Amino acid sequence: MRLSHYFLPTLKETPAEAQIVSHRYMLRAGMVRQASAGIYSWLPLGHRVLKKIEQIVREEQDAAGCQELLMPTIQSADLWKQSERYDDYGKEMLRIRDRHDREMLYGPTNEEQITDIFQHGVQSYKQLPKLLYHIQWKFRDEVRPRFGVMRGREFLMKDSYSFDIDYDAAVVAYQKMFVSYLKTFARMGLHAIPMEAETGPIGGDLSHEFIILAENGESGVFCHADLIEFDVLATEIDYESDLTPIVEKWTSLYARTDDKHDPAAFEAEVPADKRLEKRGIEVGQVFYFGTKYSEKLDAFVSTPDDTRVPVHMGSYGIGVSRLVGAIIEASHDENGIIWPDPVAPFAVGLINLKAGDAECDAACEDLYGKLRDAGVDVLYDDRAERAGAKFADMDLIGLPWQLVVGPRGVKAGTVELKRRATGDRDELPADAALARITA
Ligand code: 5CA
Repeated sequence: MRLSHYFLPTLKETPAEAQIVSHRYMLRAGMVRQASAGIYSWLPLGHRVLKKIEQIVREEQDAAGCQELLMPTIQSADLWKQSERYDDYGKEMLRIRDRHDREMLYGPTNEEQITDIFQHGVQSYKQLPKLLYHIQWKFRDEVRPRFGVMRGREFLMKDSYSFDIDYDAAVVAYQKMFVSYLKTFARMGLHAIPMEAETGPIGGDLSHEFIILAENGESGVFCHADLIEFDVLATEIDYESDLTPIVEKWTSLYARTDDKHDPAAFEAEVPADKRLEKRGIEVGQVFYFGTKYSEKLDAFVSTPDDTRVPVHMGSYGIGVSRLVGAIIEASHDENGIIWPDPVAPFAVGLINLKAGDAECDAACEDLYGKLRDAGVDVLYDDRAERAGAKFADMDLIGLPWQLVVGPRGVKAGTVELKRRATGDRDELPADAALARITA
């Protein structure tokens, strides 16, 4: 992509309404634009990151045996009356009437709808287990939408739902999602820690929140410091095997948010030098809630001895749009964003220091073509701007590699390659730079 053609409305000034760094950088880097309170348009750069995150989530859900479908954003109120959540959800739910005066709503979550889909398709224990998910926009009329996409009113969520014959089978599904969450977040360069959680309006009696530590997090968190050292990517995961040892390893040490924190237990269980008291961002939550919805919405299956029992369910959410902000909170410096490679909107920013100079243009065109031929996403800054402005924009948007081409280097047959995360720079021949980027 040529920057001269790209829609990238960067801002030099910090927008006054942005209180935290991720919100500031998302606005300054031209990733999003607020449409109304807590509702955002995703501009091309932000949209690329959102799609990258969504794709990692999708791949890990698929790997864990979850099947993707897509439910609508607008739901009928009928099912919500049946589950008795229509009134419980209160003002957070956006209620709509259609032209026939039917009560509709913009879905804040999908337990009712998926249970209805399930019960029309599955009658027998032989068809279990089932794990289904979708990635869809939600609406919650939050009292205090804030921090940009971190607490929006409209936001993109991945939500999965499990259906099992009994508690033991439901725990297997819960464990699959638990482990796949650890892996999903790790692939984005995040270290998410599962913490015991309250179940809130979703209900149920077993739940974990996945929290990443960040100064601007909304939750206070208390945990054992050793949890920071655990590395899930080091383990090969077979989702058909017994995942209990992995789940036990991650849940054996104290880790709770302020809702569940018990100071006496914290002191008793965690040695003083291992007590971490920090702030964190909830990027996902998993729930087991048994037969709460299946009983009310008639999701029963026949058993081998021909009785009918309600299925045991769980639901599992990931804040896909929140993750864009959360990753920035976890990875930035005073100059801008530092994207982890797997979610970067482009892998390389190619900077032409003297656009219009025949030799620099030719060298850049050559590199641009070679990078694209190698399948590397590259943003080519071919604008006739000052070098300083180009460097500042490139640092702000945080692409992992910067490839700088200037008249001096072109004469010497070299380019400069900078790694955004470390600031390390090297002067090297163009081919060697390409080899390093594609390694
Ligand atoms: N039905 C369940 C699981 S599928 C559910 O709704 N869970 S939740 O309420 O915990 O939401 C799942 C994830 O969505 C949260 O962990 C959080 O990362 C994200 N999320 C929730 N509310 C918002 C919001 N207002 N803005 C952005 N992301 C949000």
